[in-house]
Amino acid sequence: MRTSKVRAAIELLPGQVIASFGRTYRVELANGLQVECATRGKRSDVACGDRVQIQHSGDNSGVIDSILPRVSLLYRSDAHRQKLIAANVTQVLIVVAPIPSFYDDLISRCLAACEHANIRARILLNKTDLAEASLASAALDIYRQLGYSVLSLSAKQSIAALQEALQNEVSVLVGQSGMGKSTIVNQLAPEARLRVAETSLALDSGRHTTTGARLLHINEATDLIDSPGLQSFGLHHLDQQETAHAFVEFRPWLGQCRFRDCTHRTEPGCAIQAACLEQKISTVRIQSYRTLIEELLRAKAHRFD
Ligand SMILES: Nc1nc2c(ncn2[C@@H]2O[C@H](COP(=O)(O)OP(=O)(O)OP(=O)(O)O)[C@@H](O)[C@H]2O)c(=O)[nH]1
Ligand SMILES: [Mg+2]
Ligand SMILES: [Zn+2]
Repeated sequence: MRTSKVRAAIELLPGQVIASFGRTYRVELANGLQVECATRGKRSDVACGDRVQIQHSGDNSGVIDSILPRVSLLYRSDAHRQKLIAANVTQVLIVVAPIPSFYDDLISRCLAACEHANIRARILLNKTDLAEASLASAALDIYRQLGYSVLSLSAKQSIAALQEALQNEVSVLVGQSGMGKSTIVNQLAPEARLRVAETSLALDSGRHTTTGARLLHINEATDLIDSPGLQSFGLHHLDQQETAHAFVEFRPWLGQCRFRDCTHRTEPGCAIQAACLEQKISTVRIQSYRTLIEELLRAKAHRFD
């Protein structure tokens, strides 16, 4: 008797990645079932929020077969690889707090990544119950002047200020460790019961309590993603021109420098440096821009070593 060589067509099920831990993902199917999935081979380009097709093995496990087209992708990158943060988000909330103190450089890098990915970015100042909050809020004026909206709240007291901003959006919370991202998500979706740092982080720089990204459904039209604390934010996927363009206040001056390939650092006849001297561009921002360009140039020099 001849054995049939025709394999039954593999049935693929659509779902959404609602958690990513290293190379393991939790996928939620249309019927609400949650399946722990691996990827094929060494594939690691799946992000929390991705719409995927999975091959379900019957028990609670499966394999991600393909990723459906994305509306957006937020990621960072070093010289060698991309590090995905979240997919299909409509806005990014950069969470900062008075304590631990925040780094302007990290804010500018997050903002630049959002500009490049075409995702709206907002800044969220948490822990306004702390005495240092007014100083922290004043330090955020640079970003208000650039047109970014800054929301303020104390997750320990009330998250009411955030509810309207989140409604009908898929948002991801990003930022340094210890800023209170998971605390905010727990207030909005108590059933999430995310692990938060147990003791207050007085002068600590954070403890990296969250290790993977998690997506929570706040209501039918509103999703929120918690992500692990960031220590660095490489932007090697942006070239020199794209980096300058990602700094929104540079745009009016781009194309007006003496040299077409001006890196806006030490070249004569540079419109960006002139704007900086006239205090139309803040030093904090130009410093971040320059560090990024230097990182790019260093990586390029290494490639030609
Ligand atoms: N005073 C005060 N403390 C807060 C507030 N929100 C969060 N915290 C505290 O800040 C610490 C860090 O909170 P987490 O929610 O774990 O911070 P995270 O940003 O998720 O940190 P990672 O997961 O490491 O990135 C905890 O001790 C929280 O209790 C707030 O509004 N006010
Ligand atoms: Mg956390
Ligand atoms: Zn220039």
